[in-house]
Amino acid sequence: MLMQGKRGLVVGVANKWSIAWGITQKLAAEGAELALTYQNERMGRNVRELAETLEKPLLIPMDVTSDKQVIMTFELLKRVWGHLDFLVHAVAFAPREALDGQFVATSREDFRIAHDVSAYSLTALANSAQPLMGEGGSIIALTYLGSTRVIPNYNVMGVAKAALEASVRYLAADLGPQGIRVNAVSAGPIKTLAASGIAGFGSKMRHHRDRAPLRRDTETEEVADASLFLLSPMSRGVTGQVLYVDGGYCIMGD
Ligand code: NAD
Ligand code: 0WE
Repeated sequence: MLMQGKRGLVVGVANKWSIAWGITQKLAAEGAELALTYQNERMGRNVRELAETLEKPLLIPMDVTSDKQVIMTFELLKRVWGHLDFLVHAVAFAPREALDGQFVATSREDFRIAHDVSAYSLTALANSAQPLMGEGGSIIALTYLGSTRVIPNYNVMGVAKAALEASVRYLAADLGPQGIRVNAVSAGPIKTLAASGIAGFGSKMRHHRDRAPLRRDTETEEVADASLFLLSPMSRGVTGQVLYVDGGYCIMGD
C-alpha cells in the first residue's frame, strides 16, 4: 500500500484505454484517494462510469485551457480535501491538420493551441497545486520521444513535448525547496484515443516492436508502474527527470 493516506489529482482520463486511467487504477490499488477531471461533458459520461470502481472519487470538469476552470478545480480540492499529495498530467492536443505533412507548415494558431494544451497546462496546474502540497508532493507528466527526435507527423506535438520536458526541469528547480518533485514519464507508442486516427500508427507500433531491445509493445500497465514509482516515496531522491518506459527503444541508433 505505497499510496495509503495520499490524495491526488489525475488529469487526462478520457476512456478505459487512457494512460491516465491505467495510472489511476494502480494508484487506487495502492490505497490512494483520487480526484479525476474530465475535459467536457462528453468525456464526463465515460469518466463517471469508470470512477464507479473507485472509492469516493472526486469528479471535476476541467478544460486545461481555461484559467477559471483550473482555479475552480483547486478551490474545490482545497475545500473538500484541504491538501494534495500528487498530480498526474496526461493531457495533449494539437489540431489534426498539424499532425500531418511537414512541421514547417505549422500555423501560428495550431502552434499556440498545441503548446497551450500540452505544455503550458502543466505549469498552470503546478502553480495551483503548490499551495495545497504543504509538506511536499510529487508531480508527473506524460511525454514522448518526439520531444528530442524527429518522429514523422508528430510535428508540433514534438515541439510542445520539448517545452513540457523543459518545464518539468524548471518546475523541479522552483518547487524542490518545498519538497515538491516534478518528473516526466516518456512512454512508447500505445493505442489510445490520442493515437487513433493518426496516419500510420500501426506501422509506428510495428517499427517500435521490431527495434526496441525488449522486442514488444509498451504496455499501459508498465507505464502506470513507473508512474507509481515516481509518485510514491520510493523515488524521494528523484526530480527533474524524464524516465523512459519504452522497452529501451530510445537507446538504439538504428
Ligand atoms: P487519451 O486520449 O486517452 O488522453 C489524452 C487526454 O487529454 C484526454 O483525456 C483528453 O480529454 C485530454 N485533453 C485534451 N485536451 C484537453 C483540454 N483542453 N483540457 C483537458 N483535457 C484535455 O490518450 P493517451 O495516449 O492516454 O494520452 C495521455 C498522455 O500520454 C498525453 O500527454 C500523451 O502525449 C502521452 N503519451 C501517449 C503515448 C501514446 O502512444 N498513446 C505515448 C507517449 C506519451
Ligand atoms: O502525444 C501523442 C498524441 C497526442 C495527440 C493526438 C491527437 C489525435 C487527434 C495530440 N493531438 C491530437 N489531435 C487530434 O486531432 N502521442 C505520443 C501518440 C502519438 O501521436 C503520434 C505519434 C504517437 C506515438 C502522431 C504521429 C506520430 C507518432
